[in-house]
Amino acid sequence: MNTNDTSLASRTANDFSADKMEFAADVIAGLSQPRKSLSCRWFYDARGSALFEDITELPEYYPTRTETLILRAHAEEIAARTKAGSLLVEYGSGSSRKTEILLSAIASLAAYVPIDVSDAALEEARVRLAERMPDLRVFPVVGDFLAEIDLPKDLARRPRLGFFPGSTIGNLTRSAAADLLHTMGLRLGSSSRLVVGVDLVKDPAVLVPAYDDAQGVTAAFNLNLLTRINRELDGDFDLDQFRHEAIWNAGESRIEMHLLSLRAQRVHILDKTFEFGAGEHVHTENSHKYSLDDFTALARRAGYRTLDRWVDDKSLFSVHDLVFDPA
Ligand code: AVJ
Repeated sequence: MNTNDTSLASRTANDFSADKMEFAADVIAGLSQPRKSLSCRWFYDARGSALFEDITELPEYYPTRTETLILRAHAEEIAARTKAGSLLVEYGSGSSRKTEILLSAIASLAAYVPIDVSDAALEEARVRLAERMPDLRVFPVVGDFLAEIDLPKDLARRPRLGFFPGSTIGNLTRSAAADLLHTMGLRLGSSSRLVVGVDLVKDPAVLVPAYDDAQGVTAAFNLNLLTRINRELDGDFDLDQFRHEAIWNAGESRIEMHLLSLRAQRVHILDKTFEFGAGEHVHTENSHKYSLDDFTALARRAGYRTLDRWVDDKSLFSVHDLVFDPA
């Protein structure tokens, strides 16, 4: 029996154009502000997802390999706290590679629900998991973190284990992160668990190269956003006239990625014209970095108790095992 159900096949053409409308509205709004910005959620078209996978293998990009080590070291503890017959719900699942550590450690999962904005990444992960774990039921959901999860009756009431790895939570400001975690808790249900990967504050000499690597993969990832706008929104960005930048904003405790306009220029997107000054920045991503206690306090504010938290031996990255227990 093929138990790898998919909800992707049932998406209609209308869903895609709604998504494109949202992309268009978001890009136009972001570029119309006095301080231009673009949302990092649009990085992940097929090429962007593939470039992100390349980033995870760069020598400078420590988060993915470090989190993988932490998860391997503590998978048994995570599994031991997981109720039999649980659903594993993953937010921003991408390639689902790290998830295989949990999927193999937790013997009695009812199903796996990967949620991601990239349908290409979800489909690739679904195919790989169907081969490697043929008995696992997989229900991919295309959408952002708060997308509706539509499940068969026998699964809808299962206990849920949320998994939010990769320090994707770092894309949000602190208050937005607390709000999102709280909403996730309400969706997952009281006394649900959430395992979250969180990148830690460290020397900017380590942080900055992780977002500005020698091979230029992160630069290509950032600039691909302009390529996507050119293709999907009929834009005419000249990619040679923008440069990738990664800066450490100490006050906000975050890495910021920007695209720098190298000269005064005019860009057309759909029926609109945008002016860029020489040296003007377009802010494309925030990646907030936490201390352990900082994040534990944030999780508490969002309604979670910390059952456990783990770091690697160099304290580069952390994984937090939380339970939703709002007052
Ligand atoms: C996927 C959001 C966790 O912030 O480290 C990697 C994205 N951007 N290099 C991160 C990213 C540039 C990544 N997250």
